Amino acid sequence: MSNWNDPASGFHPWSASDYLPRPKLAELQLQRLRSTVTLAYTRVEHFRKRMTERGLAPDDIGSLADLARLPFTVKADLRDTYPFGLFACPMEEIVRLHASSGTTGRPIVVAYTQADIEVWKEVMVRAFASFGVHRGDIIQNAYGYGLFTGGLGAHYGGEALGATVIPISGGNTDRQIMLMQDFGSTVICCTPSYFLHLVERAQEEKIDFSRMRVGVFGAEPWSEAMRQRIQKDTAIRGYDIYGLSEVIGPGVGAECVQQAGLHLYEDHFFPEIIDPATGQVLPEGAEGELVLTTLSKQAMPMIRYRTRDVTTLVAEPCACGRTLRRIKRIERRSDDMFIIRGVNVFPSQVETALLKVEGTLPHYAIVLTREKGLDDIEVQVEVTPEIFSDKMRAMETLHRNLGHALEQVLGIRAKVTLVEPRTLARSEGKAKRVLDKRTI
Ligand code: DLL
Repeated sequence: MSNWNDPASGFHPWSASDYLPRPKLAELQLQRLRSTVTLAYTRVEHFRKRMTERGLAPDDIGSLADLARLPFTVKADLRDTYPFGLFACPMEEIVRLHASSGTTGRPIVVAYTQADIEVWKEVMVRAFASFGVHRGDIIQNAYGYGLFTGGLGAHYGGEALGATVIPISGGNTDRQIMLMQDFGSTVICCTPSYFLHLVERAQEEKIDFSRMRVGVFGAEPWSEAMRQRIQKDTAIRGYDIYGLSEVIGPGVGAECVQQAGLHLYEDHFFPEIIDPATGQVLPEGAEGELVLTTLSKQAMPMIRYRTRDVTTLVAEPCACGRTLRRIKRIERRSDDMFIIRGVNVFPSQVETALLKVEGTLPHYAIVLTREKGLDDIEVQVEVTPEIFSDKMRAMETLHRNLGHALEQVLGIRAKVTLVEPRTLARSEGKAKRVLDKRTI
């Protein structure tokens, strides 16, 4: 176990819950699950109705295994009850609202009591501590502040840890770089795609940010290949942090210094892995859709929320000594898959293939087209300036290698277009990688 007296060792007093013996954790989970189900049943019509339809009452939950008898909650349930239909508390007890815009229509709204904010702060402190962040660190928080949970979630956690937080929010890259230098930021929090953009700009200006030790990257999928690139190009260690608004925001799970999966804060969020097609719970070690039940949320308890995020639950003990189970990094969602000529393709596979090839930059776009009813996939990828300048032959080899790498990973051919450095759109928040130009 970490040395509890050394702040750099990944321990904060609140991290004690990361090391609970499993039987004690299970006891706590059951007690919290029963309170959550009772709260949802007595205060939220939607949950009461769903349970009644199945002939279930809170007393039927006598063990953790009984959770599987409860109905799922899906994003549409939040939209259908917009704005406040799933709240379990009167507005007088709710101190914060966040919302996620989604891609279509109404946003979904989530609520927090003061006690919920305290839990959120606690899990974020535990996450920062597990990345080795501590008092004295200067955290540049470039997650967006506002209705998005990233900014304020990381903010409160960083402050409660005792670190110094710069609430710069997302965007304004030149100012980010200036403050990074002038304030000597040691930690950066932002989406991995925005970090790549920052690095690129800093390199252009020949700015050295070697004081930066830790990157806290999440809110969108990123691959292990992307981490390796980041760690090779900069002095920082990049850690994965996971979360979603419906459950709390960032801080549902986070890596430790082992960088071998994200520990889930299981004392507050109960995980299940299901088969997305049938809804059946899968055994530990199987890949499937992550389903989360909140165990301590008051304002908006969430029962068996289908995240659509695809991962695997890992029960083997971690070398860091935490007893919390891990999930493998989330490289895809069950709904971001597209089908090209009958083959299932995930954007993360494209990223993995591209980053295997020397001479590319981690900026790419996937263009889906349909001509005369035939689907096609084009991958645009930036090449390094060295390759672009004079070496046409190198370009051809690169073009061929990329084609092969993609075909190997995807199982179909994709058209590859090499584009000039700095020509593909950069994102300040979550990356938009897929441009769907198909028309029906
Ligand atoms: O993205 C919360 C967050 C903020 C997490 C900052 C981490 C850091 P939403 O906007 O509700 O909340 O989006 C949640 O983003 O269901 C995943 O599909 C995706 N996602 C979040 N973290 C990761 C990650 C925030 N580390 C949705 N890896 C989730 C892969 C992630 N996908």
